[in-house]
Amino acid sequence: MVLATTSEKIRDIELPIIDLSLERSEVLKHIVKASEEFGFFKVINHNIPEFIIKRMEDESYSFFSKTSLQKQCAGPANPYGYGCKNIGFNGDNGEVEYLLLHANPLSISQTSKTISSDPITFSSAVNGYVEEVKELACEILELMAQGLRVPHISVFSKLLRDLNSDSLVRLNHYPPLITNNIHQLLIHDVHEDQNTDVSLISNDRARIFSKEVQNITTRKIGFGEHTDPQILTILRSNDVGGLQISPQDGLWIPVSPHPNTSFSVFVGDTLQALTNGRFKSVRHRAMVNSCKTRMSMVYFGAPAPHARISCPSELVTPHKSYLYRPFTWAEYKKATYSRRLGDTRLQCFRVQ
Ligand code: GA4
Repeated sequence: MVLATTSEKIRDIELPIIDLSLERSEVLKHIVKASEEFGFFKVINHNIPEFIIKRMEDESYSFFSKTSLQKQCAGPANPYGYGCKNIGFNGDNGEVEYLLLHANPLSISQTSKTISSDPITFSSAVNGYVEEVKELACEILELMAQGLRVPHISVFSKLLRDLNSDSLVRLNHYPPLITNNIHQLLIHDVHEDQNTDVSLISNDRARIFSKEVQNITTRKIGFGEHTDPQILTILRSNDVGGLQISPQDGLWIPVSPHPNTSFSVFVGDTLQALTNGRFKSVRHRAMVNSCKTRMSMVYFGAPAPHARISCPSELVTPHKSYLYRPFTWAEYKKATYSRRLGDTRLQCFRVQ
């Protein structure tokens, strides 16, 4: 079991929420500030139809509610499909089960055959969802380029629009650590029914046990800390908390799951390189909730394998020369996948 260390600080800091329906100049300003400060923000009024989100959520819940044996038939997640606890290929694990899919429609319909008994319905839900979140990601990337005063506003978004884009979709399911019933029983026995003889456990021991369970459950990691290697990540979760971001070492900020109409946006490593380090890829992780199931649907917007990653010359100044050498996404992905989840990788591409 992976637990968070007890020495770290968890602080409730208000994270930026950007209303995309505001005046464009306002939106540009907020997006640039949030990407520089946190590498993270939420967006509201994004225009993604609720039924598209709901259809995708229903398909996800229906998949994860299958028996373990049925789910295994859609695995392993190598390269795409169902995975449980194992993350990547280098020994990382967490309290999570997931479906990893390529965002390409052909690949989705291929993988859907092992995922669902109704692959056409499943793949049209995923394709519909991908189309919308990809469009949202492109719109945000265009706002970013404009906010950074790069003349070609499609300089980042065109990488995602490329037909060979290597974007992914990940559906994460974090089952609760203890069922609601056990939790209620423990809390009830210890706090409210002090006089009840709790079978063989004395009240004192039950209290210690309950405290310990609470302690462990609040520190239990579902998906360990990491930055996303891609350009931009768009995440939607249900109303259960657990996501945390770390804008600086040792400090963790919980991301509230509300308002539930929002999407969370993460700057990835590749966007950090594309902005010459102005935007920061944000470290984040997901904790397991003690009694509720958390579900998230994540789109990772990535370039095509042979796309060349190099920042626009407008972001290079006499005071800030090129921070990273040019590289291809295939090169960066290879370096990423050969490392551990929590490793920092971008510095290997820094100009000395
Ligand atoms: C993190 C972001 C995405 O979930 C992911 C992950 C990938 C995987 O699960 O296979 C990686 C991880 C992620 C970065 C380091 C490597 C690769 C697991 C891991 C240990 C799908 C991705 O693209 O990179």
